[in-house]
Amino acid sequence: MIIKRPDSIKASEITDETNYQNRREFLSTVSRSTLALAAGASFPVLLGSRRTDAAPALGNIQKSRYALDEEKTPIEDITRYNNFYEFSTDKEGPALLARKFKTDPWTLRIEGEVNKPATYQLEDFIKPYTLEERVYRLRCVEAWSMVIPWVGFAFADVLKKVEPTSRAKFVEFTTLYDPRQMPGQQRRVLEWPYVEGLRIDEAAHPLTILAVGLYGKLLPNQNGAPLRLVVPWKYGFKNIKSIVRIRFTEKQPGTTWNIAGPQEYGFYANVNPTVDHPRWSQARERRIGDFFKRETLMFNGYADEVAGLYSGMDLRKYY
Ligand SMILES: Nc1nc2c(c(=O)[nH]1)N[C@H]1C(S)=C(S)[C@@H](COP(=O)(O)O)O[C@H]1N2
Ligand SMILES: [Mo]
Repeated sequence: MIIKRPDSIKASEITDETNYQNRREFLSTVSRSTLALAAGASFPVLLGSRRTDAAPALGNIQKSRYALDEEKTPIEDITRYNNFYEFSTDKEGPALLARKFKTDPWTLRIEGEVNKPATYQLEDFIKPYTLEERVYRLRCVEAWSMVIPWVGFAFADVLKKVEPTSRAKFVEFTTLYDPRQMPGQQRRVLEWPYVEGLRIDEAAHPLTILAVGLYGKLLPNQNGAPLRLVVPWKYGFKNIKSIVRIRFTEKQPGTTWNIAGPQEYGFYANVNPTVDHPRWSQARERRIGDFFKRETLMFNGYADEVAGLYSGMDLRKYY
């Protein structure tokens, strides 16, 4: 089976579609604004609540002991340069095309090898957990990186609540499938819905979080609202966005990029400067905003915390 990978899509194809969508988006924004004006609506309504600078602030955020002491990437870059193929395969697309994405109400299913399977409304799922700000690096497999002040909670706390059974060896995460809202899903650039997975001990590691916000505010849609995974020692694609299902399994689940290109993207996907992507080196990265590249750190700089999870494993084989 030949899967059409993003790099085999003609640039013109993508650009044309994006321009088309952007124009539609622009037109509908104009008409909504005009309507709002006519109705005498206030300025914030006019701007629209999904604008990143107008996102609702989150309360009760604790400072995490995992805060990095590194310069943060500006919010404009974090919210305008995204990989979110459900909306667009180009990086500027998601910010525009996800503006009307509906994240409220949102239903999350917890199922599989777990004592307390349940279907949650998002607020009820989040309520029991302590929100923390955790400044983590995100390192994309395409060799750019950012430092992002995520707001989220430890996945380990979720595990305590839902009680995986002794047969649960892996956790599978699934993104929403809704091609009407997510125009990228109307094309087979990847197999939809996007799925990701972790070994249960990786999921239980205190650095693994579910994020609901960044920079103290609710997650912008293009960053994976309303709920996304952040595993800071792995390549960006593991950090699955807009999650609707978390399933506990005995067998290793399939993962989207591994299915699309098993030679290029493994299940583990730990940031590793010594193991190259077949088509490019992974030794260096460009921090967004920097001119010069820097050396990529083993496990994205989190080796002290996580190397133990992989002791005895050949990381060339388990890439
Ligand atoms: N559902 C879904 N999740 C996804 C992706 C995607 O295309 N779809 N892209 C991944 C990739 S490749 C990266 S680098 C990060 C980017 O996250 P950010 O836009 O918040 O920086 O999201 C990851 N999660
Ligand atoms: Mo990525």
